[in-house]
Amino acid sequence: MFNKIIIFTSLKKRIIPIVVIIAMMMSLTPILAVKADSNYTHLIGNSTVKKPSVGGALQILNKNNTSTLCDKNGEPIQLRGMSTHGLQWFPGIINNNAFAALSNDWNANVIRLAMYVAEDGYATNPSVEQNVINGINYAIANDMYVIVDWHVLNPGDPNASIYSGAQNFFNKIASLYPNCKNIIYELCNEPNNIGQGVSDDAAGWAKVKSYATPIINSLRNSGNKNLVIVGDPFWSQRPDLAADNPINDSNTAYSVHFYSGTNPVSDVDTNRDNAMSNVRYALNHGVAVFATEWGTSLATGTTGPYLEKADAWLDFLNANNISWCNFSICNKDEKAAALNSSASLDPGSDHVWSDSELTTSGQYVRARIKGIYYNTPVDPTPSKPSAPTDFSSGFWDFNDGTTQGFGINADSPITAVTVENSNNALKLSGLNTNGSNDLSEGNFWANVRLSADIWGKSINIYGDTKLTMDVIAQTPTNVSIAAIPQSNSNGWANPTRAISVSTNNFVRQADGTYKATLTISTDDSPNLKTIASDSSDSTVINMILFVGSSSDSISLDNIKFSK
Ligand code: IDC
Repeated sequence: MFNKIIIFTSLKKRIIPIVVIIAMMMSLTPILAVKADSNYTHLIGNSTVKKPSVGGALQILNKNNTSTLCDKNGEPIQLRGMSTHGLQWFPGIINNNAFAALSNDWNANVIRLAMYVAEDGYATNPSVEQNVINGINYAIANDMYVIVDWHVLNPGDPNASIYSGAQNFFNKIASLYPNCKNIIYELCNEPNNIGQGVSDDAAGWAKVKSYATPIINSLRNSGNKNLVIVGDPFWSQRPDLAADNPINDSNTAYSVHFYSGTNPVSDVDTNRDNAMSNVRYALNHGVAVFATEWGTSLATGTTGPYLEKADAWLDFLNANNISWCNFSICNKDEKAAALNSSASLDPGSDHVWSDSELTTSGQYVRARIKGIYYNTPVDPTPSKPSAPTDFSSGFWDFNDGTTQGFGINADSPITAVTVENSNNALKLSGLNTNGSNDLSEGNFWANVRLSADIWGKSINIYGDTKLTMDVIAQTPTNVSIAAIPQSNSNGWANPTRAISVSTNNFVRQADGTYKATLTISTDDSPNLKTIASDSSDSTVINMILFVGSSSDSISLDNIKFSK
């Protein structure tokens, strides 16, 4: 009750949608088996997330009886990236460093520019249009697709007089960027039934369609072929209505919006009160769907994040090649925001927001855009109020082409081993020839000692119970490793033993190399145990590894902590 009062007073304009959504969701019975990310098969990897320089002009094609987004070659392409918050409130996000960070560090291939029209947006402050134009230029310069979002929200009917500038606005952008392959036009963020609104039914959709059709015709008549996305009733949760009465244009998709704490997943296509069910219906009835906005919070932007529910949604979207933008890349003090309220919208010339500048949601979404592993956050136990709630994702994946801080430790008895990044893994060579080949449990001290002192990143491992890493070799071999993760206040405890993988643990990879997984437990590494159970300092900032190998050269990869 208390929460609702806060929501009522702070978000007056959204009272009705919030109540409607909450009431609607309470009336549903979401039966969702929540699984860890490893149980989903479509969260890791990003091979179809192609940049515009590769994907070119976007087109919707029929693939396996489903309308899906394709690149210039007719191959499926998925766009993944971030939406800005309202540009009238957060214009600072329009800077080259931010776009470079999203494109390179996050591997995003799309950004959505949310240009509110009401709420002090374009209708009364037309200068926000310049933010959109600057944003388009930064997106092009950083090889991303860019969604130009006419952010219809309140009132909910895109035909309302406050939105009358839409036609001129889209014509202007299209004439500034004729057929620019990067640009996507989103004609109305979220039609809904507030103020002068549209109803949650076929008649409501008919109003949206009659708004969008002349704009699309005007774009096409002027020769523009860009992808267009049209929002649909009930805050863009009804693409099924669009599928029943689609716009006559081959390059138009319909949006779905969801907030993982509010919108449960569904495995049927018949439940009109469920956004995912409506997506299934739309796909089954021949139209393409694009999730131009989704959040890890409740639909209010507050509370959460609900990451396991987000996993279930993203697994569905990825499996169906549905593109998505997370709301939002901003530092507003709300759970949906990706940046901490103290972080700058400009990440600086290194083009990286550090983990400590990202919220839990931001760290999670970055991992999901990149398609890398994300460690599920640990719930603080009530008896330990100081336990960390903000879990940093991250581990040594070497995907940035560097050694991520690893080198020969100053105290190493062997210094001639070469440490370098090769094929996005940590390659060690000269091991056997330099005597780093003691494979016994106890005499790991004789082997080369590595550390990651200059990494500069940190990993919160609270509650984790093991450290795993991939060992890669040209032929099956024997490798022994002992580890000491270090935190600021838990600097050292001798390893109990080194752990080995031997020839029969190696499995042949597609590229002809062999791989084994080496697992170190809290019993093998007492410092791992100490840090993972220290609620006041569970943040790993360095790692010592003692590596022995009977092969001269091996690579390590995906050095990570887990439960
Ligand atoms: C919300 C912002 C919030 C802001 C509000 C203003 O999170 O800070 O005060 O807009 O209207 C949407 C809308 C999007 C909302 C978002 C979260 O497209 O504008 O942003 N949301 O409430 N639809 C569902 C959720």
